[in-house]
Amino acid sequence: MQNFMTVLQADITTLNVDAIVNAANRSLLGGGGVDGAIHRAAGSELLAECLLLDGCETGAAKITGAYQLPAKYVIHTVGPVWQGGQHNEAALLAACYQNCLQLAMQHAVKSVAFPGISTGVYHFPKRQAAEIAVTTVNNYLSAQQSGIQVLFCCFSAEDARIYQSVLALTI
Ligand code: AR6
Repeated sequence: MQNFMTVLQADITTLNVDAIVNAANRSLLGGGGVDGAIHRAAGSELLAECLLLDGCETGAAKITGAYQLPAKYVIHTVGPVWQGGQHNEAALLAACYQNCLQLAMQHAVKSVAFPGISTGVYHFPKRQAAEIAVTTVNNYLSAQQSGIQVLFCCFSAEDARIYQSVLALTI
């Protein structure tokens, strides 16, 4: 059942998939971390398209072209800033994954790579974030039977180990 989810350690900007997800901020106008890497690798046309989008709410997602990237689309989502766990952070993070997958389906995307949304400068605890990511993707794709392949793209070996162990417990 879980064969539509894979973990890999990579720079998400190098992946030859239909869509990569960007862990953006509400301005959608770039930043550091994976957001900065995606904008640098995609080129200035990405920022030009993002300027037309009027930002994005936390938990929501918007899609653009991917320009110089190998992917076809970038799906931008805004994860919650971790504030101790009592500020709806878990539900908002789950909404990010759901809304990204919904956009992917609407655009006939067959493969999508996610970074660990909110687990960098937004400080969401990594293990809990991985559990939410795997559970939400598993539930969504099982219900939709969309045939989408999901890659959890981890920047570090430690992050990949966390995802592998969460996936092993989910199977
Ligand atoms: N490929 C894959 N994963 C990466 C890459 C990469 N090239 N670079 C970083 N990561 P973060 P957030 C991982 O901080 O916590 C930005 O400034 C990183 O190891 O990029 O959602 C935005 O503009 C971590 O696991 O995003 C926002 O202001 C994960 O990506 C804010 O940061 C997310 O880390 C969003 O914070």
